[in-house]
Amino acid sequence: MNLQLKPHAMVENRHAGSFRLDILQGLKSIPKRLSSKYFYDKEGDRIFQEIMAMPEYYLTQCELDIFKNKTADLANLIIPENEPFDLIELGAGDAMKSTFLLRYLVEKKTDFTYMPIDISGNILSILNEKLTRELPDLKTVTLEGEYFEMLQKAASLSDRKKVILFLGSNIGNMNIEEAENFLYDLNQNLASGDKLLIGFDLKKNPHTILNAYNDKNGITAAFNLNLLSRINRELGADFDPQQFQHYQTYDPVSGACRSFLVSLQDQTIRIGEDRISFEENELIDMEVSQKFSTEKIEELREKSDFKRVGEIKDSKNWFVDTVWEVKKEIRSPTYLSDYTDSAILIKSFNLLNQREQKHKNQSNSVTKTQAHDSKHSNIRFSKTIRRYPETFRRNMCPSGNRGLCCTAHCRCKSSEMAPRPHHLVF
Ligand code: AVJ
Repeated sequence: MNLQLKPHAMVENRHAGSFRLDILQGLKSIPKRLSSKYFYDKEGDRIFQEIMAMPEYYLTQCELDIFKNKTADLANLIIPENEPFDLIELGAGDAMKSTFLLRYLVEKKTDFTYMPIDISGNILSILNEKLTRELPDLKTVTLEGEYFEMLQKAASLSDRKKVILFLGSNIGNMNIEEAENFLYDLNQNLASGDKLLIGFDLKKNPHTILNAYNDKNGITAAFNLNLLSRINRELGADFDPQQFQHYQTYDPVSGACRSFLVSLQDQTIRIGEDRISFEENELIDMEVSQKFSTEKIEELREKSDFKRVGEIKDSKNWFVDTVWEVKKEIRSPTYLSDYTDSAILIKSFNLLNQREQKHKNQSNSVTKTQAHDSKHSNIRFSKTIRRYPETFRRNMCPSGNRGLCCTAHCRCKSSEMAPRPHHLVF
């Protein structure tokens, strides 16, 4: 299905409910924590712009260096054949860096749609306005919401090749395990040939890193404290930000740069009907900004099943933009490969499917293993379909999408990737 969208369409998705729940759950856990993804309300967006302009915050300048001065190299890594595609940016913000790539591709007359995803509707409106003004020929669809929900929406809008941008070392805001799971899930949500351009802040002199997050003017402190004010504004709470102090750490061994808020006294905070008590010096864990070694990046890539395409560093070697590719290719089972008769083929596939179901029911494995199983049967199935396209095209896909329904290559129902019997309509 190809939705007809205006050149500058906006898809909104606000969920005030989960904000309240997340905040309360975080403040009721031990130790207390708040998710840094909630830093970005209108005021948070403004403070983050200030952070990016600080001389200490080198990350933006480094990645800008790459996007400004190595644009052609970047384009060459992500879309060497210049074929039509969708460029999806996770956490696009004001797209300051990606605009250089967008302009390059527009000037090259590449056929593509830019789909920025961000949790802040405020920054997306600003971005949309900026792009309409600066790049009127660019096709844009802004998507407001969480990464995966919006990624699925983006996938449902077209069946073109996807290139995902995940810049600014945004991945650093997840702890290592979350990052591994996130990248693995991302891989599973993409089709073979899709690519990921991901930015990592590299380990470097620990003073340089700590200074970037512990600025003397207290802008980073204000960025953290603004979340307390946001909770006051949106959830009717009575935090006094003056009674909390920002504390930043960097551990050069693990590469974790962490921020905390320290309660300056015993105090009880009201959040609507709820009460949260703090002891003097009790902490709220606010944010991690992970720094990476080359080895760690490689490990992440391997664990999440991506293939390496290339990488570009800034002139100081402080930051790296890496390009990875999804490759979902395995041998088709030999007992299917010799059949040309579609009836036998279908029977064989049903048999295969039953065996896999049986296998799944027997094992008491967890979700990840099941995802793995269904991924492999998807690939085998899609190979079979590619071999006999005419047999399967009309019959297999209720939505008529790409003729490869419910396979790793199908975007018609990304939540139902596993081949299921009810799709076999003959
Ligand atoms: C936008 C997540 C990349 O972790 O460096 C900046 C956010 N926090 N200063 C980062 C941030 C404090 C930033 N990212």
